[in-house]
Amino acid sequence: IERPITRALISVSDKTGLIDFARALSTRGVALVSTGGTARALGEAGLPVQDVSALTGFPEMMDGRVKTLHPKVHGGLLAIRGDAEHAAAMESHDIAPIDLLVVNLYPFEAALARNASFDDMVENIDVGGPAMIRGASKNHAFVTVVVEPADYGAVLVEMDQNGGATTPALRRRLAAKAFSRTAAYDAAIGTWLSAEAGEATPAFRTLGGGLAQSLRYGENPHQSAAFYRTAESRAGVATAVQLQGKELSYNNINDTDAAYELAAEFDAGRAAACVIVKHANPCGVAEAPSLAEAYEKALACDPVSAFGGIVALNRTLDAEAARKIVEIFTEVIIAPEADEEARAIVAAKKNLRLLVAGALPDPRAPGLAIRTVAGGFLVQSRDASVADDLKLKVVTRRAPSERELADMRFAFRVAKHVKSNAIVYARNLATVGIGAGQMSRVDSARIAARKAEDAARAAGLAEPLTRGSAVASDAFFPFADGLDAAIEAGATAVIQPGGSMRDAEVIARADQAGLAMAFTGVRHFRH
Ligand code: 93A
Repeated sequence: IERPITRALISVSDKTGLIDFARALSTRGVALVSTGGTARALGEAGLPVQDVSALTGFPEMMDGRVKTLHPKVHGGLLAIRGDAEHAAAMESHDIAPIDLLVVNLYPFEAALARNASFDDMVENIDVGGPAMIRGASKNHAFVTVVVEPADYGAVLVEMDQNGGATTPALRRRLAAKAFSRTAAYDAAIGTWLSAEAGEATPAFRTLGGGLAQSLRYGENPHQSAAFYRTAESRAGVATAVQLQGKELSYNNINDTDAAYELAAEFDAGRAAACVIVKHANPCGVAEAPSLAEAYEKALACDPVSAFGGIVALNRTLDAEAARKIVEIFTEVIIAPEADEEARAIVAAKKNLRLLVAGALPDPRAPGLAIRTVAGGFLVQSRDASVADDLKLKVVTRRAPSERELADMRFAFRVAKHVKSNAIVYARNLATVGIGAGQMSRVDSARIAARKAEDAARAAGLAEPLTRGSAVASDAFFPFADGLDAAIEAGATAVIQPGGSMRDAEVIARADQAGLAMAFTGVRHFRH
C-alpha cells in the first residue's frame, strides 16, 4: 500500500500552472510549504501555505541564496520511511516528511539566451533547487518529484486513482526525468563557464578531445573557429604532423580530411593512389603503378579545378611525385610519409603545407560522424562500407568485362566521397568526370559529362574519356533520364545501389543500349 501524499514543498521560478496545481493539492488535503515568491503567489490566490522560513526557523537570507538548504527540508525529503533510525532522527529533530517536491530551477538557460551579464548569470545558478531535486529523486521510493508543469496533471490523476498516492512507476519515471534535468542544467552552466574561461567546452572534453589549434577564422573571415581533437586516434589531418608550410586554415583542414579519407580507401599494397580535392569534393582521383602516374591521371580529370587543391596520397611521397605536384599551385599535400628527397623538393615551396599522417586510417573502422543542426546535433556511425567488400549483382543481359568491373568498383569507391547527388565516370582506374552536390541526379550526370568534354578539349583529345567509361551513382536512378545522360556520354558500364521503383525501366534502358549494370545494394549519400 502506497502512502498518500500529505505534505508538498513547492518552489518554482516558472509559475505556469502553479495555482491550479496547488489548489488541486490543497483540495485533496495536502499541506503546502513554499519559498518566498512561490508562497506569496499561493497566498495571493487564497491558498493556505506555510513559509519555508517558518519551517526551518531561519529567514531566507543572502538574497535568497540560502532558503531551503536546511535539515528540516532535506531530512524530510531523504528520510527512509519505515526505517527505525531515520524515524528516530526525525522525531528527535522535529523533522516532518515531505512527500511531494515541486521545483523548477532558476532560469539559467533563459539568462544565457538573453545574453545576461556575468554577475546575472552567476545569480541564476540554482543551488537549493537541484539539491532538493537530487534528494527527492534519490528517495523516489517514497517521494514524488516534479520538475516541470507538464507533469502536474499526471500526479493528480494518480492521486485520484490511488487514494492520494502516486505509483512507484510514476515516481521512478519522474525521478529519472529530474536527474536528466539537473544534468542538463549543470551542463549548461559548465559549458557557459568554460567558454568564459577560454577553454574547450565539456562536450569536447567528453569526447576525450582537446584544442588542437585556434584558427584565424572559420569557413569565412567573419566566423571564428577552432580545431579540436577527439580521443579517437584515427590517422588523418587531426593527428598528422605538419612538416612545413603556412598554418592550416579551417577549409584546408576540412578539405584535407575529405581527401585523405578517400585516399585511404585505396589499398596501398595494390596500387599507388592520388586524390585531389577542392571544396571538400574530389576533382580527380586515380590509381596507378606509381604516385607520379596516379597524380598525372588524377590531375587530367579536371586540371582547372585542381588549381589550389589538396593532394592526398596512399603511399610515401617520393621525389618523382613531389616534382610533379609542385608544378602547379597546391594548398596541402597529405601522405602517410614523405621521403627525404621529396621533403627537399616540397621545401622549395615555402607556403605549401606538407602533412604526414604516419598511416592510412582504416576505412572499415567504426566511429562517429557528428554535425550540428539548429538547437541540436546529429550523430551517426561513419560510412564504413568499402567497395571491395560489396557483392555486386549484375542486372543486365550483358555482364561487365574485367576492365569494366575494375572501373565500376573504382568509380563507386570515389562516389562515396562525393557530395550527393554524386555521379562519377571512371576509365582505366582514373576519374574522367565528376558531378557533385546537385539537387537532381540527371544534372550531376550532365555536369560530369560536360567536365569530361572540357578536359578532353583542353588536352587536345578527339573525344571525351567518358567514351567507354564506367559510371557510378551514389544512389539509385529514380528515372531513366540520369542513365540516358550517361549513355549519351558514352559510358558502357554502370554501378549503382538499385532499389528504385523504376529499376525495371532503368535496366531495360541499359539493356537496350548494350550496357552492363550492377547493383551494390548499398547507398552512399553524403551531404
Ligand atoms: O538560491 S538558491 O540556490 N538557494 C536555495 O536555498 C533555494 N531553494 C529553492 N535557490 C533556491 N531555490 C530556488 O528558488 C528554486 O529552485 C526555485 O527556482 C526558486 C523559487 O523561488 P521563489 O519561490 O522565491 O520564487
